[in-house]
Amino acid sequence: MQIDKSKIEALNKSLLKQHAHRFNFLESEIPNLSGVVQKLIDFQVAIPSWALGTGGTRFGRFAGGGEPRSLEEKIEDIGLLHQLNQASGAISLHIPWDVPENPKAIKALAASHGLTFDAMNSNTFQDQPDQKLSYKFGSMQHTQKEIRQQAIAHNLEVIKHGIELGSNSLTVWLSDGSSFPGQLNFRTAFENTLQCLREVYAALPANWKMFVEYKAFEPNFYSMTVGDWGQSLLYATKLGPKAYTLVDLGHHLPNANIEQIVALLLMEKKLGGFHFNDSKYGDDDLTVGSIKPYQLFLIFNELIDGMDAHGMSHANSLGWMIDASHNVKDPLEDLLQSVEAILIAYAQALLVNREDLKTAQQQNDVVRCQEILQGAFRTDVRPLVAQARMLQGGAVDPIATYRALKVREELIKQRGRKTISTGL
Ligand code: AFD
Ligand code: MN
Ligand code: MN
Repeated sequence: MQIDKSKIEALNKSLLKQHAHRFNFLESEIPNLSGVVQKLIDFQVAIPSWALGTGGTRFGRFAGGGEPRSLEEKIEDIGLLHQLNQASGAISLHIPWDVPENPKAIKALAASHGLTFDAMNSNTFQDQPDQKLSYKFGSMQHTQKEIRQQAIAHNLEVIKHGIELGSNSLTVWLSDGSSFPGQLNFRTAFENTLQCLREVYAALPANWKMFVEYKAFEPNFYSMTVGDWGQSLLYATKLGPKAYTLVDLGHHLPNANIEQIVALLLMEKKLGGFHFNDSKYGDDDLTVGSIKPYQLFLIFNELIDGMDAHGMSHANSLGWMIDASHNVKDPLEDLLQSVEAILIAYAQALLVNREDLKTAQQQNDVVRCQEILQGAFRTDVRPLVAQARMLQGGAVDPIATYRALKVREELIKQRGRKTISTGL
C-alpha cells in the first residue's frame, strides 16, 4: 500500500498553526536556522530489512500482525515510513534472509518508493537449510579451510547481489569467537579471519567500502574474534583503504565511552558507518534514543566535529543505519521513533556553538563547556525536524498520522494477522 498524499496534507493542516508557532519561536532564537533545516532534509537513515517484523527472543516470539511476507512487502513498508518521515530513503539487506530473486524488478520497486540500497549484510552466523558445512564453531576463524572458504564464497555472493541492486558497501558482522578459555588460539583465529577478509576485500568493486562490525560478546561469551573497535581497526587497517570500522551502539561493554571511540576513528579516517539502536545492558537492540538520548547527542556532537574537521558531507560520507529489533512495539511505529530520535540528536548537535566550545576548552572553563553542550541538548528541536519533514511532503506528526490513517489495520487486512517476516 501507499498512503494517499492528500491525506497526509489534510492531517498536517490541522497541526499547522501549532507547528508554525513553535517553529517561529525557534527561528527567533537561533541564527541560521534554514541551514540546519536543510541539513536535516539531506540526512537519510537506512532501514534494515530485518527490522520490519516483530523481533523475538530465545523464549518466544509474538507476531504483531500484517508483517511483510516478502522482500517486496518489506520495501513497501519502508516506502510507507519514507512517505511519512521523508528520512528513511534507503534499505539495508541481509543475505540470505532477503535474496532478490529478480534484482531488476526489486530495484525498480525500491526506486518507485524513492529508496536506494544501502550496505549489504552477509550472514555466516547461522546455518541455512541447504548449507554444506556448519558454522557452529565459527566461520572465517574456523580451523577447517573448507568452512572458511564457504564463508568467503557467501560474502562474494552478497557482493554480487549488491552490485545488481546498486549498493556500494558490504557489512561483515561475525559471531566468531569462543565461549570457553582454551577453546581457541586467539592468534590463529585472528589470522584466519584476516585472510578470509582479505579475499573478500579483493573482490570489492572499486567504489565499494567494507565495514567490519565489532561486538563485545554474544553469541560467544568468552572471546569474540572481532570483539572491539581496536580489533576492528586492526583488520580495517591491514585490509586497506576501502575497509572501515562500523560502530553498532549496542556492541560495547556497559558504560563504554562511545563518543570518544567515534572521535578517534574519525581522526584516523577509519569510521565507516553506524548501526543505531539503544540498550540498557548489552546488545538489547531497543529503539534509538529510548534509554540514553544524551549519549546519542554526544555521539553526534563528535560526529559533526570530526566530519567537519575533514570536510566530510554529513549526509553521504558515512553509512547511517538502524539496527534494532524487539518484540513489543509495532515495528513501523518503532522505526518512526528511531529515525526521529536520530534526527533530534543530529539537530541538537548542529546547534552546538563550536567556536565557543573551543574557546571554553582552551581556557579550561569546564563549567562553560558543560553549559554549551547541555544548552544545545536541552533545546526542543522537534519543530525543526518536523519542518524539514513537512517541506519534503512528509507528515508533521508521523506516528499520529500513521495511527489516524490506520496503516497497520490496513496491512493486517491485506497480509493477515499471523504473517512472519524473515530475520532473527
Ligand atoms: C547482530 C549485528 C549485525 C547483524 C544483525 C543481524 O548487530 O549487524 O547483521 O545483528 O540481526 O547483532
Ligand atoms: Mn549491527
Ligand atoms: Mn547487534
